Amino acid sequence: MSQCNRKYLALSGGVGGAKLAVGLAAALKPEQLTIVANTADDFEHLGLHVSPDLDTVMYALAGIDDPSRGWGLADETWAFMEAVDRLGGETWFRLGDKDVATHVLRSQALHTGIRLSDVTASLCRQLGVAQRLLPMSDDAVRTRVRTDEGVLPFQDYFVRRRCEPNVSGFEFHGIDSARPQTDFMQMLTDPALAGIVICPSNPFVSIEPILGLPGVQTAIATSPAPVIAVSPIVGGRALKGPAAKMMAELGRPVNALSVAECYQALVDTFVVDRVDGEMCERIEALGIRTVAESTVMRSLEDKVSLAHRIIERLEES
Ligand code: FO1
Repeated sequence: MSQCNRKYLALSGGVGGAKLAVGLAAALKPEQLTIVANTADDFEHLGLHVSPDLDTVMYALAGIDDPSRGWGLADETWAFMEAVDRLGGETWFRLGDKDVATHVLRSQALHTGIRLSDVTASLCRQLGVAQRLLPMSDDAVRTRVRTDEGVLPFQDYFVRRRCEPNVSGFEFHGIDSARPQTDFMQMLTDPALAGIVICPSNPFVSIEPILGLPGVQTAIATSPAPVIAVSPIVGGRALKGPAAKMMAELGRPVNALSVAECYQALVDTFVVDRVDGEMCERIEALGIRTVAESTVMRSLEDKVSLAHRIIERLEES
């Protein structure tokens, strides 16, 4: 298979996933890359359907994301939130004035029966995103977090309660009857598929909902494409978000080995950061080829060089 028509599939959620998606987009031609985003963080808020992980990737690929917040749009204003506040509406989940347009138009499309995949494709087209961005499913899957304050809808736990409650487990409502997105599943049998990349996202609430969809793990395991995963835990901590805190509260050692154990049955190669190089041997003992790379992505150059290293490692598989 010639270099240029090799296709790659990235499974993504949150900020880490969006960063690597940007790197892969720079390293590959648009038609070579499909990103599947977690949608179990989606929720109805102020009557709007919000799809955070789809929007984080879409905005990042469009180059209009706000890099410091890690969600929403750069140069955002908040007049809508101020007006909602004045009228006594909920303001714990902040919707910027430009960001609201995405949620309004997505909600309008969904209300007319248009699939989430299709409204995502049209939003991407409008924003000049050339890569294919797919929701993991067009059916509703919703994460709820089991905590010492009860079972909380994901955004209540993540935003309203700032990830403070102690986590004991997760529920993915709707996952047993949800169908993986059709093009996603088709890609897994595509002979041109040269690699599946599990991005450095939260293994519990970003990647697990995707892998937990009926048929996905089997399709990945039987796909001829090699699978590579990048650890979101570096030096015993998560670079962003609650993955490390969740891991500790679930009684798991907070390290790359615990992440590798989450993906053990699926991955051919596991990527740890150079600071965790001494962990390679312990992860290799799981039967997973383990390599150490520079995985902390601050600059575009970091994202692109990690993407190139991942593509090279996939070619070695
Ligand atoms: N995260 C926050 O911590 N506070 C917010 O007010 C917030 C608003 C928000 C609006 C749109 C959107 O797409 C994402 C938003 N996020 C916010 C991030 C969101 O909770 C996370 O991106 C995911 O759900 C976790 O990956």
